[in-house]
Amino acid sequence: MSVSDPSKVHTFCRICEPGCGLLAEVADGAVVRLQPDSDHPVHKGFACHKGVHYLQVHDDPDRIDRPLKRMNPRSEERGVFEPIEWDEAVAEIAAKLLQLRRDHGRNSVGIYQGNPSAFNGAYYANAASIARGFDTRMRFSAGTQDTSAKYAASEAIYGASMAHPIPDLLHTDYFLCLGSNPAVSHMTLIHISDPMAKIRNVKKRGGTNLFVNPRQIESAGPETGEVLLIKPDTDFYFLAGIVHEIAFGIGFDREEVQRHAKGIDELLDFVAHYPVERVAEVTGIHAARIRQVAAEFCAAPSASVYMATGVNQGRQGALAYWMLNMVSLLSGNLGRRGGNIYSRGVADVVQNSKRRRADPFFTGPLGTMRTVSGDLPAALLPDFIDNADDPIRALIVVSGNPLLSVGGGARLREAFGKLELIVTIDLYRTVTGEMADYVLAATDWLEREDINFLNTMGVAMEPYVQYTPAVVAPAGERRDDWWILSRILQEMGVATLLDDPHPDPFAIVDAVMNDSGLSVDLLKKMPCQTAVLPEAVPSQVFSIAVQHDDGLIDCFPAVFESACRTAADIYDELVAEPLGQLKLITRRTNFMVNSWLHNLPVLKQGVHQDNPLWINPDDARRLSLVDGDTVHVSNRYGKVDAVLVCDDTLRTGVVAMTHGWGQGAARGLDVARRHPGVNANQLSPTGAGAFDPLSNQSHLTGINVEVSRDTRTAAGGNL
Ligand SMILES: Nc1nc2c(c(=O)[nH]1)N[C@H]1C(S)=C(S)[C@@H](COP(=O)(O)OP(=O)(O)OC[C@H]3O[C@@H](n4cnc5c(=O)[nH]c(N)nc54)[C@H](O)[C@@H]3O)O[C@H]1N2
Ligand SMILES: Nc1nc2c(c(=O)[nH]1)N[C@H]1C(S)=C(S)[C@@H](COP(=O)(O)OP(=O)(O)OC[C@H]3O[C@@H](n4cnc5c(=O)[nH]c(N)nc54)[C@H](O)[C@@H]3O)O[C@H]1N2
Ligand code: SF4
Ligand SMILES: [Mo]
Repeated sequence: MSVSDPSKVHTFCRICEPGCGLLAEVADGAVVRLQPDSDHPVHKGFACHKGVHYLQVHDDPDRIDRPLKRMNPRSEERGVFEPIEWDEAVAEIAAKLLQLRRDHGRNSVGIYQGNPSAFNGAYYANAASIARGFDTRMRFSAGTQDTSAKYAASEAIYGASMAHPIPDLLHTDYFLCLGSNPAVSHMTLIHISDPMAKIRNVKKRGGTNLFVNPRQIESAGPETGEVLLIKPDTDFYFLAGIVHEIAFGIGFDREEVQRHAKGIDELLDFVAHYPVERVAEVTGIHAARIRQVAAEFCAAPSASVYMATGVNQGRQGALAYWMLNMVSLLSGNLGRRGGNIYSRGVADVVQNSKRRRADPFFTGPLGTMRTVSGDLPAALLPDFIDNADDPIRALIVVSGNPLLSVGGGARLREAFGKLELIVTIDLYRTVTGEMADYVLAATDWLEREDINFLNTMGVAMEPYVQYTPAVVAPAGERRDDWWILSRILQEMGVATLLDDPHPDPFAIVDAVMNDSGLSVDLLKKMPCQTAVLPEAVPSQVFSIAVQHDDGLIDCFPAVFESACRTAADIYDELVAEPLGQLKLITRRTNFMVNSWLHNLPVLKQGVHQDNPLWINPDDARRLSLVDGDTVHVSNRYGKVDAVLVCDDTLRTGVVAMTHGWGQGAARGLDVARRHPGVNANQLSPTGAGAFDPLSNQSHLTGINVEVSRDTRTAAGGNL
């Protein structure tokens, strides 16, 4: 395969974080095939079926090619949309935004930025200045459903929200993995190619992998390691128990820790409340087993620890991440080969996320609150819209689908109904788009130039930077996200990149790469347009990641104090819970990505045509339910009906659903609409109390639910 063959283009997938290298085959100006790129110096031919099937997104007849305008009132459920010209669309949107700002102030306009924006280099590099252009405090993103717990914790512990010591999976002897299922999701906030191969190698080297999860996940097994079945939403206590064990049982090198950190006594005073016997009561894991994990972790030549959305989305994700970092620090594994390391990547970008104020809280329209990486809690979106004093009146959604991805679906829908203007920028007219006044047609990643900018941000296992040209020209009138938002701003009279006769959306990326002697032009000349960067230097955790002025890791950040008190309350609440209380968790599958890819026929086959409620067979028996029953799943936030499927991979007391379904109202998505499933986030908390005030992270796992049979459609127990 030669780079000079014009019919073959080295590009990369932008669905999830590995960003796998792909080879696109082009004939007559059309992409005819996508396949794993075996020439890629890092991925070496690794990619999953979703990346390869992205061609079905690119070619999807339901894709929108031009801006659409809603012609009928939003009170009518069925939208009537007509194509309009870009100039007309942006002029009308800008006029409305200016009028709202003039009449009601700058916070009458809100922005929601969804997950795919992080994989769009040109947009991502300019997102901060675009957001500033809209001049509103009402900024929201998928981040508060995903990973803001980690941002808030790192900001407090290391002094920078993007300081994340990743597990050194290439060298570790012990890998403790909480709340992640790498076989399905390919990990997050660590960029790693083919994570399962790396995890299998730990075992092949004679090391150990241990998963902590309420479910026997696909990642576990004889080739990798076992699962410790934990009760949902209790990981913070589990990790605090391990810190307790290290601090008061196994012992640690205090002098060494003190060279790098402060607040050690306060940390020890705090974890003194969580001996393993107490932790066992809430986590459902025996004290002796927790003690054993701590001992094995400390005895291993090197040990690393990692957590992902399953922990972030609990009520105490930020505190859990704090404890995780303390496990690494006290056990001597932080900044050590095979332990948790900082991967600098292309430049010291961590400085850009340096904490500005020790106390991030301010008095906002709904009381005391903060932003995390610029974002308010998305769980409060309906409250901000309903806020009588200063409501959000217009919402711009870029590459997001908040109606399905944020908790309290029904309440959010009702709130969206009150907005005077909704604009979505998307590949499709989604359920959120169906409620919009304007749906603006975005390019997909085969249609735009890009750089895997996110991989350069300090969390890459094998750092590299790749450029891709647009593989083909955009179909119809599709435009890049950065261009669309800049055009709206331009029309509002705000200075943007578009003022330049030759706008370069990669200018910022070029400047950042300059640090490593690279540039976009240089990348273009390299094989696969890829530069492999030096591997991480473990000790850079201390020399680069720590951004506090005194250069010390803070083991007991003052900003955690109130959350520490809440931890004691949540402990009491969990211990007092009735036996048999069912807890809902999320189960991602390899046949969906959040709410998108639901329109791909290839992913809607067999059991993947619906999202059932999975339940442990013992719980099903206790509730007199059988496979195939239609059940009501309900709680104080909402109710959905789902088909019951018994699943002995679940811990007793745990039920699971896949989020991102519920596209029944999306008339723009023909395939997805025929396999609508239900929106699991109807059951997720919304409003005050639905998120962690320390991190703005939405509470999306371990949700209390009741399950009962729909007597009209029961399978009748004869299966
Ligand atoms: N219950 C529960 N809820 C969850 C989660 C969970 O585990 N459980 N996970 C959460 C997580 S981790 C996340 S990240 C959020 C995601 O939340 P969101 O980002 O709000 O939702 P997505 O479903 O990812 O929607 C992405 C949208 O972007 C569109 N899109 C794709 N590519 C592009 C592009 O290049 N340009 C534009 N303009 N649009 C594009 C897609 O068509 C889709 O409509 O959901 C969260 N919600
Ligand atoms: N196929 C596919 N791949 C994806 C996505 C997708 O939707 N589909 N989404 C992408 C996105 S946006 C993200 S952020 C990443 C997420 O990547 P991951 O965070 O690895 O996501 P999941 O595979 O959902 O793994 C979360 C795990 O947490 C477990 N869990 C739930 N509650 C708890 C709890 O309280 N404690 C513990 N210890 N575990 C718990 C669940 O059983 C599940 O196995 O995946 C990305 N990749
Ligand atoms: S693992 Fe993620 S980035 Fe890689 S091909 Fe699959 S979807 Fe794309
Ligand atoms: Mo995510």
